[in-house]
Amino acid sequence: MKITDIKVFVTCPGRNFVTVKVYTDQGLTGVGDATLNGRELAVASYLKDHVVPCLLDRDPMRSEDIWHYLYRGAYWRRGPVTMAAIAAIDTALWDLKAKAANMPLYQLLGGASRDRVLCYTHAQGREISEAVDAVGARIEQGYKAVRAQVGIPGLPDVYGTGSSGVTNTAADSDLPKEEVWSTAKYMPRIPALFEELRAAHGADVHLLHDTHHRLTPIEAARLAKDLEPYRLFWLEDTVPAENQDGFRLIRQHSTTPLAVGEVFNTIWDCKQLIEEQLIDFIRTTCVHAGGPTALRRIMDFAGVHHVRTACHGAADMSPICLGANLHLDLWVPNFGIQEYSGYTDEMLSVFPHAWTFSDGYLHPGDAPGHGVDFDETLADKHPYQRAYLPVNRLEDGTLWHW
Ligand code: GCO
Ligand code: MG
Repeated sequence: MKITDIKVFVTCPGRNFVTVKVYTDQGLTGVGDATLNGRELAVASYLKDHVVPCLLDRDPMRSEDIWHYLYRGAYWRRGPVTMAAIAAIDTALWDLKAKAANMPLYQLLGGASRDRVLCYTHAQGREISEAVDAVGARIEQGYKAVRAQVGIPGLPDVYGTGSSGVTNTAADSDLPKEEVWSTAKYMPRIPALFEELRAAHGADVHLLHDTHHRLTPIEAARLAKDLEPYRLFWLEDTVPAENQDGFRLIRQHSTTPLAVGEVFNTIWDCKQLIEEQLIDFIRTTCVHAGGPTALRRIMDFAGVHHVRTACHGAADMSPICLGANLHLDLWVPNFGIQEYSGYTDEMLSVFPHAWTFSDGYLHPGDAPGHGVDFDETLADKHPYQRAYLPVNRLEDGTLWHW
């Protein structure tokens, strides 16, 4: 079998997605997600201008060789753009391989280790009462695990705390929104939120929270300790993790489980965090961590260190990434949880999919491949719209983490 063409599509059915489609001389095709929120065109160009010419006429079954050709052969290794491009090609080749074997992808990985995939979704509100109601609505929809975020008094809108629904849609302005942050105002708010959530919804529902990298290690240790009475499923992205040592301080002070890794793109971003068991869940996902070839290696490395998987699955990864994640989730022995913040019908119309949701669990389906397709005609109706994630400043104007 030979690769005869590779097309790169940028479409915006409510938010931007980058999709790769690989065509072969035997009529089989495979699709991969190359979406990098706010830098989509960089990945599209990396693929179109630099990767595609090198892959034509190659054997698509040699996905391992192609992965190393794109990683080692690029010389300039790692990074979000490079690894999203490699991920998209890799995901498409695994899709193709599974279709050629007439199997769902999870069977090629080693078969199902469970019957269904526990997932969590988002709920938020500007006021604690709104967030409590939003979590209740998610529980009504059958979710067993919910991430709760809330607005901070004295601060204008904080990312991810507006009204519930699909987050990460294309921004209405085409330049990054500037947000304001105060850790001092944030810190007392979150224990108050989870006290209300536990009082309203009891102990059984898994509750999660995401700090989006905004704390220092000692602040994160304080928050994790303050949240212990509410037994969170996890506290996510407390501090930027370039300095993996920082998590040692948090670990020393609290038993609140820690999750990190949605922005990681190779094992090197999390090797110390995993082997020193400084975290409990690794959030690397297909589209940003190099595709199934690389992600299953990170997952297995985590597995020997008591770390469980928790693939990132916000709406800024396309349904192709979610679909591929679900096959890894069904197979991986040390599975933790899958994020599923949901998509609009408009988004899903461009990406016909085999996965199903029922009673708080997902299943990838048994269609050959990863079970997600791409409707080029519909995609063409939604041209790219430049959009960015916000930037974050402290009240004194300091450009801060997020
Ligand atoms: C998550 C993420 C989202 C991010 C988004 C950034 O855990 O789902 O942190 O909340 O904002 O994925 O592109
Ligand atoms: Mg997150």
